[in-house]
Amino acid sequence: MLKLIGRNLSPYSRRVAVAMTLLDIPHSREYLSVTADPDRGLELNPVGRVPVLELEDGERLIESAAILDYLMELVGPAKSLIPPHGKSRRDCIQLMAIGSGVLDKAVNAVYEQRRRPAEKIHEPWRQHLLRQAAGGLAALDRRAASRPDAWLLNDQIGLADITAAVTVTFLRVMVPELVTDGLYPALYALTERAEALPAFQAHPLEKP
Ligand SMILES: N[C@@H](CCC(=O)N[C@@H](CS)C(=O)NCC(=O)O)C(=O)O
Repeated sequence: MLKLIGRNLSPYSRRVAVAMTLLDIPHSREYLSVTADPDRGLELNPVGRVPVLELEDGERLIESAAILDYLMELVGPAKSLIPPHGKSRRDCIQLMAIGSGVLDKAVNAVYEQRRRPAEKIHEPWRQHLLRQAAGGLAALDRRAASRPDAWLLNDQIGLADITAAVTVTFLRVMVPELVTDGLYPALYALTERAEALPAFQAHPLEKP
């Protein structure tokens, strides 16, 4: 059986977990925190991060986008959560890149604040990271606003929506200053619809 390694507080891991559940892909789970156990992280992934997907023969895949690419190939074009070609495929990949870019910036802003001694936190750098994350959130909100009551690409939830929703939910817990009330209404509405689905509810965030 496939094994997904990484806890749900990792939004990159959570987006893979939600996609696997949505697609009914049987898998087991190891809720690893690489902060708590960096040695295990390095044992599984040369760069010590989650998620990691372990295949049945022991091969390990790293990088959530690469893992999702593998899973979409596994389920085939009829069930895939990414359009097969053309503009809608490009749009999907670009929207996912915006979502994961927001996460990269926001996670770095969290590390700037939490991993450094207080006197070494460089607030201008943290603000720069937050501005970049906000730029991505605004772009996702514009896209969501252009398609009210629908998903970002078509009538079916897909990887772009999953990425956007796990991003907002992660930020609400870890960087609430980025997602204050009323700032991105269309994106929040999309997140609410996604988080109400059983595939999302099956993977709630752990406490930080
Ligand atoms: N681009 C990677 C990012 C993965 C990532 O940064 N994961 C975090 C958890 S949210 C991690 O393992 N951080 C530990 C570290 O970088 O030291 C992906 O999409 O899989």
